[in-house]
This record gives sequence, structure tokens and C-alpha cells, in this order.
Amino acid sequence: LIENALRLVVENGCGFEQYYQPKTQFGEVTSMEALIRWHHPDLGHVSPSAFIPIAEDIGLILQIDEWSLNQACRQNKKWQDEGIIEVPISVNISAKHFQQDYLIPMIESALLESGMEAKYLKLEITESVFIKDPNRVAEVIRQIKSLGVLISIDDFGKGYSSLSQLLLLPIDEIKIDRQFIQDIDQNDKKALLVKSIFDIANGLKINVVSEGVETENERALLVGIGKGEIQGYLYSRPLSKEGMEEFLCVQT
Ligand code: G
Ligand code: G
Ligand code: MN
Ligand code: NA
Repeated sequence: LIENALRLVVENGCGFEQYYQPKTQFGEVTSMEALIRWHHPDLGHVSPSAFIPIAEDIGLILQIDEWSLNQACRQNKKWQDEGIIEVPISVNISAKHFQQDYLIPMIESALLESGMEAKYLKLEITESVFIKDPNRVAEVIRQIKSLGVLISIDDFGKGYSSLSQLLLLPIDEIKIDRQFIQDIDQNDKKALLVKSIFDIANGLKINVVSEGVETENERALLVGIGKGEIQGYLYSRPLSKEGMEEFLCVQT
């Protein structure tokens, strides 16, 4: 059922919506993450954690991510042109793209079509991309970097995690997985682990994002640990375009 509904949405090119979650540093919005939303007339809201894996299995993920990428670049450029905000936007990209030849042309086309400068685009990839053919992945990452686009490692520490990736690849950012952030103020082991991640990343000049920050105590502890961005419900849930514009209005 979801499969057929997804096929229809992808074919018709509508039915998805993009939400945006701010990332902040010292309370200021420093970037944002684009997150896809799907509302189906009969199925209701279908979570991306449910439909993205299906889309990956049935070969629709390339088109979905292409939609997300184009939409994010277009919207971010529009916000820049309107003088609303000028920050990088992050787009989640499935590991599947690294087994195809379409990723680079897809990025080039999104930048060209939107007119957004490459330095405002960040791609979030998970560690799982490195499982298959790490050499090829490294080469694709270098090609992305040569376009001037930034690379972020999402859900850092969650799965197949290796510091050697950080040392060998031109990574711009890591996003520490929510499991390490949750209740960090009450867990000395988490705090110690996260502190050591910050130390290495700061030393390598890699940006650190703490994901899933929900409480003031978590935020305060993280700010004490090191320099980085905060993302989570404490500041804001993912917002619609209109919601984000309202949020930014209140902020400034
Ligand atoms: O907001 P949350 O429920 O929004 O997101 C759930 C999962 O879906 C996250 O792992 C997120 O990275 C992923 N996701 C959200 N939007 C996209 C997208 O456009 N493409 C891909 N590949 N994954 C996405
Ligand atoms: O896998 P990825 O990091 O791209 O997914 C981000 C997911 O985390 C999205 O589903 C987003 O809605 C969710 N998220 C963002 N901030 C918080 C938070 O503070 N708490 C929880 N529980 N989820 C969050
Ligand atoms: Mn992400
Ligand atoms: Na994540």
C-alpha cells in the first residue's frame, strides 16, 4: 500500500512537503536541516523513518532525495534573496546514491537551477555509506567537496563508526547521535565520551552538532564541553516554511 502510494507521489511530483529544523549556536540560528514530510489523504502522516527505507528498497530514493535537494536549495536561496536568513542548509542523502553515478550531476543541477552558492549546501550522510566500497565513497566525497559543497556525518557514533574516516576524509561536520546527548547531564560516561569526540573534532577543525537536545540542562552541559551547534526540540521542532519564517521573526 505504502509502496504504490509512494510511486504515485514520486510520479506526480507532489505530495511531499519540506520542513526545516534550526541549528543554533549561542542562541542564534547558524544553519538548518531540511526534513521531508509526507501527508497521504488516506494513510495520514507517514514518517520518513517508515517510508525512506521502503523507497530505498524499491528504487525511489534517488528521485525523492533529488526533490529534497532541489527544494532545499530553492527555498534557502529564496530566504537569502528576501533578506530573511543567510545560513547553510543541510540535506539528508541516502547511502544508495554512493552506488550510482547520478549524485554529482544531481548536486550540480540543484545548485545551477536554484542559483544558490555551493558553500551554503551541506549533505548529511550516515556512516553506513562506508560499508560498501569505501574507496569509491572517498572519491565521490572528494568530488562533492571539489564543487564547494560541505559534508556532514549524521548519527555519528550510532553504528559503524571509525575515527579513521574523520582523519582520512575531508569531512566538515559530525552530528553526534541523539543517544549520546539524551540525559547527558545525568550520565558521566556519556559526558566523557562526548567530550572526547569534541576534542578530536575541534582539533581537526571539524564542526560538531549535538543532536536531539531537549532540555536546558543538556544544553548547558554541552556548551561547557566545547564549541559546537545545538539542534533539538529545546530550541525548535522541525517547522514548515511558514513556521520557520515566524520562528526567525521572533528570534531577531
Ligand atoms: O524528522 P525525522 O522524523 O524527520 O526524520 C526521520 C529520518 O528521515 C531521519 O533519519 C532523516 O535523516 C530522514 N530523512 C528526512 N528527510 C530526508 C530526505 O529528504 N532524504 C533522506 N534520504 N532521508 C531523510
Ligand atoms: O537521522 P537524522 O538525524 O537526520 O534525523 C533527525 C530526526 O531527529 C528527525 O526525525 C527529527 O525530527 C528528530 N529530532 C530532532 N530534534 C529532536 C529532539 O530534540 N528529540 C527527538 N526525540 N527527536 C528529534
Ligand atoms: Mn540528519
Ligand atoms: Na542524525
